[in-house]
Amino acid sequence: MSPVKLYHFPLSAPSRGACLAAKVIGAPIEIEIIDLFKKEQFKESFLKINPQHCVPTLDDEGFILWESRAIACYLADKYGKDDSLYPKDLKRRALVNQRLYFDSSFLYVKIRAICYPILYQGVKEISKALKDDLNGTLGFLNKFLESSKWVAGENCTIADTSIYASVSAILAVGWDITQFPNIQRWLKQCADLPGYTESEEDAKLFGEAVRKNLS
Ligand SMILES: N[C@@H](CCC(=O)N[C@@H](CS)C(=O)NCC(=O)O)C(=O)O
Repeated sequence: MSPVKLYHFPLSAPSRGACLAAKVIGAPIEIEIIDLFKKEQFKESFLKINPQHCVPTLDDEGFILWESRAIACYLADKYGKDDSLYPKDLKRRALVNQRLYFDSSFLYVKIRAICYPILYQGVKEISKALKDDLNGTLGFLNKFLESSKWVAGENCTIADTSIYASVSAILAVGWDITQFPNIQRWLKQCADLPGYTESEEDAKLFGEAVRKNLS
């Protein structure tokens, strides 16, 4: 089985999400680093592949795909040993999709709204409005986890790997989640996922980069 290429930047949460999904699925991937701090996403060779110049981007023998959650869905459908990570059953799949959209359009958006201005725009503190907004969204995640073991049911799915990548980014910045016991429980489960340690180390590098700019 020839590996699929994943253009990746370890400090990017979406990129870590795609990478972690690939590891959990057991997909054969070959990583090529695109260093966003060195602006490598604007290299002509990468722009030819992805004119939107973002990571993660997948190249499966010329089939190009970006958007971390779309990549996770593709890899799960193509390489999953069964459908547990991305169910074929209509309703179970719909629930996984709902959680993936929750991550892409609520959770990660709020994390990015906090971290991006600190990393790239000289912002030195996190406003109360942004803190409250993210805590409100983490509250929803905590609620989802009240009635199920994993974010979309009783087994791990690609919604967990995606949401874990987002949550681990803000945790590495030092976010307090003591008010979210279900998230704390779920994080302990995530620690057993293949690829967790590498993902966690990369999240820490992201956290350090953000915290350095805060102080
Ligand atoms: N929704 C996208 C977000 C991807 C994204 O924002 N990637 C950022 C890094 S976190 C990036 O590549 N930025 C560089 C650029 O856009 O030039 C996904 O989930 O893949």
